[in-house]
Amino acid sequence: ITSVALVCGAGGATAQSGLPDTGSGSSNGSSASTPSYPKDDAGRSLILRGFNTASSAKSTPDGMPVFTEADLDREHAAMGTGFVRFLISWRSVEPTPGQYDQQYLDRVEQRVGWYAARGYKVMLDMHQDVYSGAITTAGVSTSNIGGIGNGAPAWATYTDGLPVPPQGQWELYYLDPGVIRAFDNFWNNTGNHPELVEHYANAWRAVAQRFAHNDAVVAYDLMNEPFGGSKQGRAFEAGPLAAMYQRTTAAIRQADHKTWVCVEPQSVGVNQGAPSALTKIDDPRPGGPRIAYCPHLYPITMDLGAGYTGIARVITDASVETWRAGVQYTAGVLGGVPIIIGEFGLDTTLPGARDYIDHVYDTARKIGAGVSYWSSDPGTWGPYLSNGTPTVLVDAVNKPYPRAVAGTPVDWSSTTSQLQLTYRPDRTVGAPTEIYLPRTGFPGDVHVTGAQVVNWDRASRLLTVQSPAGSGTVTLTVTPAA
Ligand code: IDC
Repeated sequence: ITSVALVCGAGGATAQSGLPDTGSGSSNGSSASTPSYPKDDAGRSLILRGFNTASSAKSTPDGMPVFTEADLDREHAAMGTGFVRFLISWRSVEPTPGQYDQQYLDRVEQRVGWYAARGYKVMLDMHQDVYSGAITTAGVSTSNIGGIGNGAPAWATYTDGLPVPPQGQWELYYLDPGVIRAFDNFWNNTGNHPELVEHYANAWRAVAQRFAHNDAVVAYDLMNEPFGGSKQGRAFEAGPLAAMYQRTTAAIRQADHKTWVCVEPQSVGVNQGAPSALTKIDDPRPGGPRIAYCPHLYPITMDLGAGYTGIARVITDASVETWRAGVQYTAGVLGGVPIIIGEFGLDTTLPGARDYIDHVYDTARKIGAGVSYWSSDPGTWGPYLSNGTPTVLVDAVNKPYPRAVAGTPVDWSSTTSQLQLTYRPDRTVGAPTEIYLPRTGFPGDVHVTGAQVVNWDRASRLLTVQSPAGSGTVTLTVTPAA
């Protein structure tokens, strides 16, 4: 019932935002039809596939995920991922006001190095849930790593003595008066704390100074699942949220002109399919904006544990379709920006889980969106249980896909043993198109039509190809050699 109430809350946002009914693909504006893609340094369009790593970082004293280089090797070999949404936190970046912890950033940089060594692209996600680990049911503690929330440092947590009653489900803490007040103080809805958003923007500048020249880091996700406190919907998204994004983008650009800036909508309601009222963010970088839209997808049916069968599947499909139309609409409002699904995830043991996972990746493919699955942590939501047993996720993720395209993708699709890609080559891009091909469908040599093979590396499972000179739109297919 509470979950439904959360959706209704966002329904208010829908009505206020005045967006068109986004029921069909044709009604969501012209900018929605052509996806745009983040680019790598070589100018290639990136199709990002990977995991959130990891929830465990929320509460470790050193802020690092419980995730080793061996874990990364296993993930890479089993699923061919090339992307990670790596969790960082404000409490770790700025443990005391105005002091940035360079040792913490060293540790982040070390992990980024693990990914870089394997050809991954990294998004740094300034994570928060329920504002801060300093929020406890007894009030605000000096600890930054409490059991309820995570994100903001203790010194930036002001509940003004309002209560935080215990809740059975973590999301419900968002409705506690003390938590709402902590957010109201952060956004300065109270008028008492104009300094907090300024600190937040400057903390991001400190991160950007560190990673501006790191080629593996392609994106900064400015805030995980923003929550507006007592301001919801349009009043929040077009107000303090957009203002914080604008200010933080400007701060980042003082240090970093290259990395994509990812903005999320408010999570309440929009995660479940309601339209966002987020407004355009200006990017002062020279050479055109590098803003991306990075929403999350959590249909209420899946969160309630209904699985993906019968009527729950019908309802879920409808939510995903509404969500898809809303996401494309907002990406258009933001300026026809690339889309990266920062989070989707579920208990993989639910009935129909595999079909749902396939459906989301298929939806992402059609709208040209990157995906980071929530999450790589061991357990029933992840690719591996705590004892190392793979879940259905491993096979679902391990599919052929183009990772980097030397031009603009028009359409692509794949089965276990076939990949087809149509794209408009960009002749100014010298680097080849790069395609991941799992061992299951491609045990030996490959057969390519429509392009020349540059290299087929059976160890890394990466095929690189070059399109013929002078061609317009190119369609290439890859199958196993007979
Ligand atoms: C969840 C973790 C859970 C933890 C909770 C609060 O899986 O162990 O107790 O956070 O820290 C999100 C959030 C993401 C959530 C995830 C799954 O961004 O932090 O992780 N989720 O609940 N939004 C919707 C779902």
